[in-house]
Amino acid sequence: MTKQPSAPHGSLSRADFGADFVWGCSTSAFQIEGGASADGRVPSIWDTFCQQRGAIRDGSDGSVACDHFNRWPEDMDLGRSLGLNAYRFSISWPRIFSARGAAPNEAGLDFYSRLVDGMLARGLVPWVTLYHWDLPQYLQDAGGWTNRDTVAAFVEYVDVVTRRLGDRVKHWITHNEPWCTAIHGNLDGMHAPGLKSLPTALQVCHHVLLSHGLSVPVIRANVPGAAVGIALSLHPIMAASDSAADQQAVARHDAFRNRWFLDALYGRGYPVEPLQMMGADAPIIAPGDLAAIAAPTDFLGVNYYFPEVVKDDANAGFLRTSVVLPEGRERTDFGWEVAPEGLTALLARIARDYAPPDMYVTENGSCYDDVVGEDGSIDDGKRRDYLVRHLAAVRQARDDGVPVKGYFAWSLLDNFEWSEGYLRRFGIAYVDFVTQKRTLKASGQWYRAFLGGQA
Ligand code: IFM
Repeated sequence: MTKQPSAPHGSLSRADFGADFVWGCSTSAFQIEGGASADGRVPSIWDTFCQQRGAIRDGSDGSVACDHFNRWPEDMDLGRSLGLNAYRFSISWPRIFSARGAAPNEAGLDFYSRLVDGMLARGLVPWVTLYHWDLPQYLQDAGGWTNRDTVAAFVEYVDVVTRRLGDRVKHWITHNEPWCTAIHGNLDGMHAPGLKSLPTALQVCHHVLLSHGLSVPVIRANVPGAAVGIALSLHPIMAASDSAADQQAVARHDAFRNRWFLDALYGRGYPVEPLQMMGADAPIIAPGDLAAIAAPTDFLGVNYYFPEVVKDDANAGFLRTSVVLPEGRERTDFGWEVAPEGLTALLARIARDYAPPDMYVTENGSCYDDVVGEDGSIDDGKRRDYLVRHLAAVRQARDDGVPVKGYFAWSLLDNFEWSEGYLRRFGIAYVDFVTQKRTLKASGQWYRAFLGGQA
C-alpha cells in the first residue's frame, strides 16, 4: 500500500488555479533517454563532452540515463497516475539528422511519434522543446552556434519535426534557457562544448535567439493552431548591499541575465549598456536579425529556480558584477536559494514590463540528497515543501492578475544533471540507476494527491 503524503495541502487546491490550468512535469532528451546510438542517433556535443576527463563530476555520461528510450510507456503511465494533463519533453536533434544535408532519420521521427501517441492516449498534452542543449556534434565540428549555418540547420530541423508531429502537437518551445546554452557552454565551460571565450558565447547567444525567431513562422505554417514560445531561465536580481555601486551592479546584471533576452524577444532590441560593455566582443548582428528575433509568440516559458544576489566587482567579466551567496538564507542541497516569493515577483515583473499573452512556469524544482528508507520509501519533505510553497507563489501571481496559465515541475524523474552527472536529484520520482526502478517520492505523492491522481 502506498504511504500517504504527510503534508497537508494547506489552503492550496487544484481548483484555485482554474479548470484550464496546465499541470505538467518537464524533462529533456539527453537527461533521460539513453539509447545513445539506437535507431541511427549520432553523437551530440554532450556525448563528446562526457568523454572529457573531469567534465562530469562523477565521470558518468548519458548513454543509458533513465533508459526512457525503452521505458517511456512506464514513464507516461507515471505521468497519468499523477493526474497531470501535460508533459514537457525535448527532441534530440541528433536522432533526427545524422549529418548536415542528410535526409531526416525516419526511425528517430517514429520514436517521437510513438511517444506523442503514448502521451495523448494517457490524456497528457505534449509540450515539445526543440532544443535542450544537445547539438549534433557534426554541427559543432563546423563551428556550432557561432556558425550562421547552424541557424539554417535548426530551422530545417524544426520544419521537419513540426511537419511530422504538428498534427498532434500544438505546443512548441523553440529553445530551453538560451543563457545556459551560451554562457555555460561557451564562457564558463561548465557545459558542452566546454569553451571559454566571451565573443564565442555572445555570438552563440545571438544565433540561438535568431534561430528561435526564424523558426516561429515555420512552426506556425506547419502547425494549424500552434502555440509557440521559448523557455528562459530568469532570476530576480538583488543587491548584496545598499551601496550605490551594488545597486548599479543589479541593473547591469539584470540587463544581461534577463533583459538581454526579454527586450530582444519583445521587440526592443538588445539593451544598450551591456552591448556597449561587450565592446569588440559584441556579436555580429546582421540587418534584419533583431526584427526576426522579435517574431510575436503566444507564450513565454519561465524557468525559475532562485534569485541572484550580486555585487559590483571591477574584476569580474564584462558586466563587472559577481554573484554572492549571503549567509543565513535557506538553500537546497545544491546551494540554490529557496525563495518562492521571488517567483511571484518575477512573474509580476515580466507581466508588467513585457505583457506576454500567456506565461507558463516551464520549470521549477529543487535538488536534495535523497535517502532511501529501509522500506524503500523516499521521504523528501524539503522537496515537497519547496513544491507547495512555489505553487502558492504561482497562485499569488494569478490572484494578482498575472496571466500564468500552467506549471511544470522539474522533474518527473531523477536524471543526468549535466556536469553533476547523477549526483544531483531533482525528480519527484526516484530513479535507481542500477535497476532503473522508479519510486514516487513523498513530493510526488503530494503532487498526485493535490492533482487528484490515482495511485
Ligand atoms: O536540469 C536542468 C535543466 O536541464 C534545465 N534547467 C535547470 C535544471 C536543473 O539544473
